[in-house]
Amino acid sequence: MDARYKSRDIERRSLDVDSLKRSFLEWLVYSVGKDARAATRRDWFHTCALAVRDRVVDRWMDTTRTYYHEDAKRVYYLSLEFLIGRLLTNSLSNLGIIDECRQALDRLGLSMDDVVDSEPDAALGNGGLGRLAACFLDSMASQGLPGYGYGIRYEFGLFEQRFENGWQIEHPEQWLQFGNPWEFARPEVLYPVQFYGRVEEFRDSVGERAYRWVDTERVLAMAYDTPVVGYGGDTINTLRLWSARATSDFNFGHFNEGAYMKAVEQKILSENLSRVLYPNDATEIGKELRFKQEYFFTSASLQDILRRYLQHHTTFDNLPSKAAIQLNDTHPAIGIAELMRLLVDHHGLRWDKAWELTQATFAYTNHTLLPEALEAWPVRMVERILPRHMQIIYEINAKFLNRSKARAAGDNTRLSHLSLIDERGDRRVRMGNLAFLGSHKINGVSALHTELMKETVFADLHAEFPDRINNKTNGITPRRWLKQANPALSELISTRIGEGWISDLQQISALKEKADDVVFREEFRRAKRKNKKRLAAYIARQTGEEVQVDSLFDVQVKRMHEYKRQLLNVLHTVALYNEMRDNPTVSWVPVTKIFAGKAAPSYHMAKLIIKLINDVAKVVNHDPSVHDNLKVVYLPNYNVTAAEIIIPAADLSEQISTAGMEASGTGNMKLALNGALTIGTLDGANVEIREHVGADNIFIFGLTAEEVNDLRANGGFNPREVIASNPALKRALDMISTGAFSPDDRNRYHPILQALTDGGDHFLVTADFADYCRAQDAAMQLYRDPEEWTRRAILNTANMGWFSSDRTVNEYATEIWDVHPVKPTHDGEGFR
Ligand code: 475
Repeated sequence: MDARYKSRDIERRSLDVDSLKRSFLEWLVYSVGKDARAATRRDWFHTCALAVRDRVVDRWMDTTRTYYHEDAKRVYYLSLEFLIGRLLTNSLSNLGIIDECRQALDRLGLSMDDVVDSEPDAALGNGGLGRLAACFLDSMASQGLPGYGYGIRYEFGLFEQRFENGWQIEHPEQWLQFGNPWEFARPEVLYPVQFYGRVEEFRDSVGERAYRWVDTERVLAMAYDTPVVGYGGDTINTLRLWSARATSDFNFGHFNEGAYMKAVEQKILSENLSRVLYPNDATEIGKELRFKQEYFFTSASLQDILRRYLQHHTTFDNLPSKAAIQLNDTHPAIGIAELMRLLVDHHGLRWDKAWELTQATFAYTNHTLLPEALEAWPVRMVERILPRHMQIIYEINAKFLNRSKARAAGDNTRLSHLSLIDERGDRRVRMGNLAFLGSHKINGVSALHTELMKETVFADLHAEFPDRINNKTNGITPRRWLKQANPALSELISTRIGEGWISDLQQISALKEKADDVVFREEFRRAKRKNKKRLAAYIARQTGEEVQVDSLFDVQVKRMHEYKRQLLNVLHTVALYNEMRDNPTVSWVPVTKIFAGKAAPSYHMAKLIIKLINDVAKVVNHDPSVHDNLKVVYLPNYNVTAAEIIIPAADLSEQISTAGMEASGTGNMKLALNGALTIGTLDGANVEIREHVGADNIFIFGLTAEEVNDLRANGGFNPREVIASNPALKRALDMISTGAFSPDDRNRYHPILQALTDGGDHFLVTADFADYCRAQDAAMQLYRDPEEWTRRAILNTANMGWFSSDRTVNEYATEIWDVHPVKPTHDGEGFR
């Protein structure tokens, strides 16, 4: 090797300030093609990202090569969504070179914050499910687990939310517009994915019945790889996202000129497959393109997984001991039929053997019990788009129903619940049942949610397979959600207890004793105040509203959904506004109500609630009679980047879903870890958060899941009576219904009033209102006592260690995947 190349190679991997600075200049000129005087902030971001990427690539190859040489068991996390956000600070932080990078930029006269802020936020997901996948990637890499993410490289991520007149307006999110410096295109990693066509039956070489899927339309899946930097930079895993490419397999002989142009148009259209992320969170849209997206990425991923497996093996016997495939919800559940097809039709396995391998390889995570979110594709559509898969699903179903206990007992109702086909109305394939049957383990995402799974959607399947359902309570990565998002608090923690908490969050419990240390409390408050100032500046920039840094920052940030009950919060806001106006001489605790979150574009009720919050904000924020004691802000375009600013600044965390409806929640964990006190119902992981932080350090209110269930079952709830008996609630609703907040359109909010009264108040907003106000009062009273508030805030941070996604991923690794950490061997020599 030429010595000059070798020294450049070493330079490219060096982590000191001078080498970084030299790399920046080199990348700027030779790759971005600008000189320092002409470079924009975005140019500097690309420069910086490319230089950082250099420091990752060798270790990435080392990691991949080690997995290969050791033929390590890999886990494949199949997810239609990866909500990763920005990667620059994440990569620098996990490599341990934030300060070096800051200094190198500084020497070039650049502000690191400006460079960081020039990175687009990769929003390839809607909310909880997608962000969980991103946290899991970080945790797998940080613990040296051989984990791969597989998904879609959407050209357009989740829409950008803007407000016009207080209404949500969606704009396309063009995150790839200026290129993506983190990804590596792999034009040679290309798999065909088929659609439509028909199935031919034939006799194989030994005279057995066999099937061929023919006359299909083909699309190619092309890979893009993004390195996933583990904490410490030792393990670098891979996120492989698929992009649709047209095939070039024309049969020119068949075309006259017109047919040719039509065929080319068809080819171009096939690339729409990976164009856009569906903006629905916890609701099924039932669109054909969505189903095709699901099959597209699942099929490509499975082909890739089998290819990798076959590098070391000549039979499929060891597939389950070399590959674990986790289905992130049912979106990739068609993979069960696809793996059967690949094994049986392409590789000639016997059905029973293929089924045994399939079940032993797949596991499935359920993320919601909402009936409107459970995927059920019309049989007619599946038959048309994937005819061979439909046959396979029928076959799985027939074999299963024939053997089930229900059949033996002649119980037809139970049989109909167990079936993969919902026979009511137009016939549909129940993807949840398919995922359940084709997996060896099924898990829920909090203790409560897992129990409810057993009692509701999967009750009959659970009775049939009582060992399959298990719980894996969600977690969050402490790297992004404490170390990176909250440098003020992280540094304080590290000076007191060392840095061990970053990779072993349980160590943060050492802070417990500091809750009684008056000096530490003062410092903890100072960190919070710094974060609140940062948020106040952000609010001013985004909304023009000035908020008091010393007010109680009461934060509800999450997707807009009726079950999450932002409406309950805004009703309390109106009631508080009225109280403040009625009692102007009382010394009120100043409160800033902070909302953020997107509504699905077609979810009219959710969008109307956004408008209501903005309308309330307009009135409250300009009413001099509340003396700035109450401010309401709705921050636009909530995403990972906004969350990183908002969450560290929160005092109070709103987790107020109707009990039994939020599967887990993960924002609840992020806020508590950053020292916010929770006001919440006993729903999802709130139940476990209470167990960990202690009942004295959380404000619990409202009906329990069991009470909600009983109330609905007995039909024993009349919202009109509840409203009539609560003057504060009645007054708030009257104001809304008579146009106090919408003088320009007094009827605007009738749909909301309607839902709360004649509609039966399905989400029990009125039923929980009084107890919610009681809990809010308790929080405001406590806030008057900064020492006691801070003590409890510290205890929240100190007791959240268990909610690290490292713990969650380890539970998956030992109890479901049977995968183990692999230490990459770095030979650290020359080019490879
Ligand atoms: C739960 N998304 C949270 C989080 O487990 C939970 C569904 C269909 C189509 C598109 N998106 C979805 C979800 O169901 C979802 O995000 N569920 C959420 O998963 C992680 O913490 O409670 O609502």
